Amino acid sequence: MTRKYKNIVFLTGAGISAESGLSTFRSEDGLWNKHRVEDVATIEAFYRNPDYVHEFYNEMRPEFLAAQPNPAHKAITTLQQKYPAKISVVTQNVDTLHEKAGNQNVYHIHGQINQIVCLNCGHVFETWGEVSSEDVCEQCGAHAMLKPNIVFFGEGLLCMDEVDRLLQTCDLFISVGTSGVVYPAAGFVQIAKMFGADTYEFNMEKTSNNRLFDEHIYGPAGTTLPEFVKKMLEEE
Ligand code: BJW
Repeated sequence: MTRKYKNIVFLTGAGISAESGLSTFRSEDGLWNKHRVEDVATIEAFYRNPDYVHEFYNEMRPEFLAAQPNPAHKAITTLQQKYPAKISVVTQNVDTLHEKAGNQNVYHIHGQINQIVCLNCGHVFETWGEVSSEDVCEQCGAHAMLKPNIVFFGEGLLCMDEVDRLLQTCDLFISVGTSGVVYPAAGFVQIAKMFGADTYEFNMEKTSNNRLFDEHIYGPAGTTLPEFVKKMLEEE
């Protein structure tokens, strides 16, 4: 580390939650090797067969509810509590492990598994229970319009106005546990770099975005991120 930072942005992906027991998407035993993305994670699939998609997320909710944050999530809390900078977490993850770890300023750009949105009126409500296409919106009363508040391929991302501002003003951008293949999140490093940020990547392996980062730290984030945070705090 060569300088003190004032605005830090973490971009997290499924890899940060892997040590909490949640599957990633593109590893050998990842979700996309067990389910066809075209059946469960595109907006077309949802319109074609909403109950199939609801069932997929209904089955996942209990596992996500039970999952606990690991040392990587907790390291971010430590940094937020002890390092004098604005520190934000932009996550592609639909789990709530950042919140469970006590992270602040968390932006869920791909939504949350414990939220449902009404496609008729836009009302968002929370549930860890089951949802079906028969359910009625508690706000507007519309039938068959409820969708998991998860951003499927072909849908726009959430909170992007604020995230754009964060990317353009951060001086340190840290990517943790994402393969960097899904856009627009995969392009965030380029934006942060263009606006002058130092860029770090934490991953188990080289990613397709590798060349865009100034520094790479390989290994399980549950080990490497706490070490990195400790070093940042020692240098503070
Ligand atoms: C560890 C670890 C450990 C493991 N420690 N590391 C070209 C340019 C721009 C866009 C496109 C384009 N071509 C196509 C598009 C569009 C498309 C896209 O990007 N497609 C690509 C596949 C090419 N994007 C979209 O459609 C997005 N929307 C959009 O672009 O909107 C435009 C628009 C505007 C206005 C109106 C309409 C449209 C939406 C993307 C939505 C992504 N949704 C998903 C599914 C959610 C369902 C669910 O969660 O169940 O989100 S896809 C899936 O991938 C999920 C994730 O958030 C996302 C990213 O995956 P992630 O997190 O990187 O996981 P993995 O598994 O890939 O990687 C894990 C990594 O961790 C690995 O590298 C491991 O090595 C590492 N790791 N253990 C450290 N212990």
